[in-house]
Amino acid sequence: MTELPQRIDRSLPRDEQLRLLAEGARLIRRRNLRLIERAGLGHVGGDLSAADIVATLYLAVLDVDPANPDLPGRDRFVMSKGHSSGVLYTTLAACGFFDAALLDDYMQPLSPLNGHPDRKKVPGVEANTGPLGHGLPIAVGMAIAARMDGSDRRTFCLVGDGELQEGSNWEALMAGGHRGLDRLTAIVDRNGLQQGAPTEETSRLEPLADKARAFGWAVAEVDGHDHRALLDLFEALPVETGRPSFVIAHTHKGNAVSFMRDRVEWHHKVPSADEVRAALEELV
Ligand SMILES: Cc1ncc(C[n+]2csc(CCOP(=O)(O)OP(=O)(O)O)c2C)c(N)n1
Ligand SMILES: [Mg+2]
Repeated sequence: MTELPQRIDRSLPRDEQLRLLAEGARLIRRRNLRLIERAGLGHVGGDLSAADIVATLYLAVLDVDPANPDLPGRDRFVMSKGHSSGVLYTTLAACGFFDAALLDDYMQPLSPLNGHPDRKKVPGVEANTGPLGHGLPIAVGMAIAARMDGSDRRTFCLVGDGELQEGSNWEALMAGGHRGLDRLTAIVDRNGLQQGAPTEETSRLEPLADKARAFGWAVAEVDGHDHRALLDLFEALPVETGRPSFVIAHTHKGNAVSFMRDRVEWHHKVPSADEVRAALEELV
């Protein structure tokens, strides 16, 4: 059984927190690869692209209690790019939302750990996603609900860049901007690749920051693999009072494994046993 990290004690000195975060993200990547190898299925490229963002949020930022996953005042995280369930489950297990032994059943028949996350089956999963374009509209609804409740809970939503081709995202951006939901943060996993091709060759997103601003969102750009930059940014939210935050996280699909990084075929190619061994040798 591969080791998993724990949530980080935020009273530790910052450099120690960052050391634990780097180590935690590394362990999550390793366990994530094992998960995919065992299942013989998965989306390794998108998992590795998002791993630093998801690890930073769950290990150090989100106000959640894994022992009480339904507390009304908890922060919400919506994994809109639901095909990256592997990194979500690995991270939720690391936090203690469920027994890590369950990871061995990833995508097996009757396992609660479906390829696409199901909030009724997995503690800690906040929304059913997978069909692209659903998470951000749900997150906008969650942020509106928080405001109606008079709660200061925050809502985060991780969206794929290819996923932004779904028109529902632009309705959600319009609604979020209109309502000035400044407890809501959309994070775009801007790895430049979707399934089979670069985003800019398929349906151009740029100038993405200008588009988000035009919809009333305050924009920040960050290196999506730099834990210090991610932590600084998440702690300083909202980017602007009175507007929802739109974080463009510059990432690399397949990050941290040299032969997968920025290679479009690793969107959902499953590594062989030899490839997993080679990848794990790099993740030391
Ligand atoms: C509505 C819908 N259409 C197609 C798919 C199949 N699909 C799964 S992932 C993916 C590409 C997503 O690319 P991106 O959002 O950039 O994700 P990432 O690069 O982070 O993996 C596609 C087309 C889907 N899940 N949902
Ligand atoms: Mg992408």
